[in-house]
Amino acid sequence: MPELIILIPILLIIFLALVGGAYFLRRSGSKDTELEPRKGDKDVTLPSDSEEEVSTEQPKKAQPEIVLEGKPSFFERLSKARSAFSGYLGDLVGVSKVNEETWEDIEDALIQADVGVSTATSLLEDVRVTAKEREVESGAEILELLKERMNSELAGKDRSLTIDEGETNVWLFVGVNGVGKTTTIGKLGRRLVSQGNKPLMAAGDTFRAAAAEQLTMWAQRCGAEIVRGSEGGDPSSVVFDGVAAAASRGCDVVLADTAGRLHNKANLMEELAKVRRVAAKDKGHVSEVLLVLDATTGQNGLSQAKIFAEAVDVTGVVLTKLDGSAKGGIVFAVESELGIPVKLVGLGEGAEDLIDFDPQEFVAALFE
Ligand SMILES: Nc1nc2c(ncn2[C@@H]2O[C@H](COP(=O)(O)OP(=O)(O)O)[C@@H](O)[C@H]2O)c(=O)[nH]1
Ligand SMILES: [Mg+2]
Repeated sequence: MPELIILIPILLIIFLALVGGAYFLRRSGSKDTELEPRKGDKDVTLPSDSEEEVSTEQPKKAQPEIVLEGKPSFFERLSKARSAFSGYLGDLVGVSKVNEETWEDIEDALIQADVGVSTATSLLEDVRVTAKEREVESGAEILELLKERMNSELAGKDRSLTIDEGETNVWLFVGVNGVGKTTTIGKLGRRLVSQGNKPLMAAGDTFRAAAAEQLTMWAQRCGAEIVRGSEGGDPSSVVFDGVAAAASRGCDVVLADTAGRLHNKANLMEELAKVRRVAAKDKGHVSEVLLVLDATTGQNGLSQAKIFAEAVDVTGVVLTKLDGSAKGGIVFAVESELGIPVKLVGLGEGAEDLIDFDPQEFVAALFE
């Protein structure tokens, strides 16, 4: 009996130990199941970590896009011009055999896109000869020949802007009112400063006080020097003073603005010819005369251009507002009818929205 008295508490302890153990095991078991969702949580957080990695990559990817936004490309900005070309001519791809009617449609499309009648005719004459030589007749092939011919039309021209070393270079900007002369000078001033040049802006548009104000703002924005005269003053003397100031301040490029409007056209052309002569006096060295043309004015712009080209020896064209409703064909008309290279293109109103004209990129973008 005393053995039983000892055995009962021992059995009780064993029983309690078993129950306690089972309870403990359950708890730790439930801990495991609690952990699982945590693991699951971790699994969820892991991909979200990697999502974060992706999202940190996205800004990295976006960075070059920001740079692109800074320097616009034809691909981004030529909306209307692109629809003019790829819209009118895109259907050509589906044509299996180009006939006389199709050739006329192509010509119409080019004229509608502002290429101009004589340029469109001469381009297509060449394309027809090549098509015959190469025994090509499908629309897709003809379109390729046309692009090839458009490229060759624009190829091989010197589109650089001259800065002669050791000289007080003068770049004269001419063109009718509102085409973008002052804006182009502002954009170029910024570019020149960032290249390490020292530009001076001369507010030669004395016709309106606002023009000098506008130029002064650009000069302040980009850190260029500025010389301005009084409203209604003599534009030639403003440019002359600009050259003298540039020479004494060690500026290498004078960006000379001019008026786009005087009392009548004959006076304006005389005035511009005089500005050009005066700009070349003393230290002045006229290395560019840039005709600024608004691309949205199409063929009207071309007739303006002819008048300016007769009055002052234009060395290059700045084609502005190609981002707007311009159809783009004006580039071919300017180059083939005037023989003046398009050197710069305006693709917007911002300070960065001026690019060097790259003909191959332009043609590619038109048909993209
Ligand atoms: N969209 C667009 N607008 C432009 C461009 N260049 C100039 N402009 C705008 O055209 C207007 C006239 O420009 P302005 O420089 O004053 O012409 P100016 O009279 O020849 O000096 C302004 O509102 C400019 O912001 C361009 O490339 N694209
Ligand atoms: Mg102006």
